[in-house]
Amino acid sequence: MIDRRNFIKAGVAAACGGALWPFVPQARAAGGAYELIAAAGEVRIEDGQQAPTRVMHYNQSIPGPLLRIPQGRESVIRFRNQLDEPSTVHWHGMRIDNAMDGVPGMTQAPVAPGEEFEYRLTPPDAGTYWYHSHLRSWFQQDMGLAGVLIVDEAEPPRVDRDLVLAIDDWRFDEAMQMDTASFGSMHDWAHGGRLGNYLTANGKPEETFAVASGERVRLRLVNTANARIMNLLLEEPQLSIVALDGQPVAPHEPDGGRIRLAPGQRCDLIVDLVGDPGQRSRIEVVVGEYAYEIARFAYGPEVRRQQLLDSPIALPDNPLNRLRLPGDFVNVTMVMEGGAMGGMRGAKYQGREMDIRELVKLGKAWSINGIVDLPDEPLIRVERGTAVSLHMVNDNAWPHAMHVHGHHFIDDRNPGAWRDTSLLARGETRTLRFVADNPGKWLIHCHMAEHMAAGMVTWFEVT
Ligand SMILES: [Cu+2]
Repeated sequence: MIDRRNFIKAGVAAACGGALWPFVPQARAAGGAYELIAAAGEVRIEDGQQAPTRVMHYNQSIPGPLLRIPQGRESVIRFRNQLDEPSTVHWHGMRIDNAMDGVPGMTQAPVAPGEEFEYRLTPPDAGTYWYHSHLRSWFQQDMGLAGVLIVDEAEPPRVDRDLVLAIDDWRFDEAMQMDTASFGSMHDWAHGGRLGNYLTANGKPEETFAVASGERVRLRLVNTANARIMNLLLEEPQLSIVALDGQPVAPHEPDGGRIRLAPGQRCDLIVDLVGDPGQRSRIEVVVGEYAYEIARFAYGPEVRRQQLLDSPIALPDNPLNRLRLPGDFVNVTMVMEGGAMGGMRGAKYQGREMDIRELVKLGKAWSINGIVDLPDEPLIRVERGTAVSLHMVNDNAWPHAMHVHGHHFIDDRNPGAWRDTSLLARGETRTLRFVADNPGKWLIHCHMAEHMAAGMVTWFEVT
């Protein structure tokens, strides 16, 4: 399906722009607060496209404006909803006040059309995060309501450039309009989610980073797609992963230049550019047997002489890195069932046992511990400071990107990193351990937006 990208491009001369980021100056309003305005609108993904693509966007930009806020101090982001439907904003991966988490009906009322909501964020941890609609995200996020948020370190590692690469996928028709007829398709919802046929890098068909030989750059990779797992391949030989899901890790090389990002996941790299002037090196998304060049480093003629090679690349620790997991945990098991070829016969939905045919008629296909959608009672209710061990059993035929709100966890398959989203392969079992230290009601859900909408969501409460 993704080769329609080539089909579309065959008809339209694709020009590659050199701009680094769709910087939107109006994001910063008077008084230092950000303004984030959600509205329906039009954008040109490709320079030469005949009619602009109708989308939903923040501040008329796809992706939304890059928000940069400081660590440990409050930032105000005034969200104004100019859509003709309610919306909220979720700040993915941020350990912030529960009332700011942006989950409609749980942490706040939906923001009605024409209304506003002031998000006050005091992030304890620096790093690469992102934000997106959390109301009907299978529609609103897919229509374009997503952007990148950076919490700056007080003392970041020295680099020559700090680059962002937000990767998304879209399902377009031949006129480069959203394929709206297939929104809500039960086939998508019961399979791998709404996979697109067109990939974008920072809202464009390709991103070009103009660089110089000898430079050191920080590259922040963000997967903002609804459902697609991005398998990335970088041609640069001198790469180190320095953060995962925003949180510092011991610098290490990605295996063979390959990085896998599930929806919602991020990866920060430090890249020492060792190519020659005039060279190009590719960043590709590998889909099946195809590799799509989504971005590239384009070396200019100059060479950077004063190299930073001797300066350290490890990020400074966040408060999260100083958190120690105790030996005793409250244990909870989560069995995820359903989907096509999954064998789920039925589950409880809205307090009633239903068979799978009845569930599918109601747009539901997934369950956690036999329950579809949010249960009345939380999966677990614990006192603040309790250590929780979530034993996840992915008992179905599909991968899932499981996201815990308001907390980072240590995944037993990847014990060196504090993550907020964990990718479970079909049939896989993982144990996620964290300290429930943030009071409130928090979601745990699959970040394939269609899986969440079709039932794969639960919640826990910290008192
Ligand atoms: Cu899923």
